[in-house]
Amino acid sequence: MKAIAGVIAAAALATVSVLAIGVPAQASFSQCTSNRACAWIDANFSGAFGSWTSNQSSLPGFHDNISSTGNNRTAYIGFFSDPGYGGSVFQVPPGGGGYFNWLDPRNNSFDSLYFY
Ligand SMILES: [Ca+2]
Repeated sequence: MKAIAGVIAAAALATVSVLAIGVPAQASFSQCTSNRACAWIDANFSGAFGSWTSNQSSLPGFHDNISSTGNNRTAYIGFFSDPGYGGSVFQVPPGGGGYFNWLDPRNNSFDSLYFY
C-alpha cells in the first residue's frame, strides 16, 4: 500500500513539472509584447531576443540559432526549418511558447517565420 502511494505521488509530481514547462512564467517571456512573434537564442527565454510583427522569409541574426519561442498574437505562427517557409514547420498557438532541449531536432533549426 505504501509503495502504491509513492507511485501516485511520483505521478502527481511529474504532472506538475510538465505543466510548469508549459506555462512561461519566466520574467524574460514578458519581453514578448502584444501582437508579436518572439524568439530567443537560448533555452528558458534567455539570450539574444528578437520579435516580429509580420512574415519573415529569413531570420538574419537567428539562422539555426533559436531555442525558445513565444507567440503573443491572437493567431498561430509557424517557424520553418528552411528560409522561405520551407522544410519542416513548428506551429505555436496564440499565447503559447516554450523551448527545446538540445537534443530536440527543432532546436537551432529555424530560418523563417510565418504569420497565419
Ligand atoms: Ca535551418
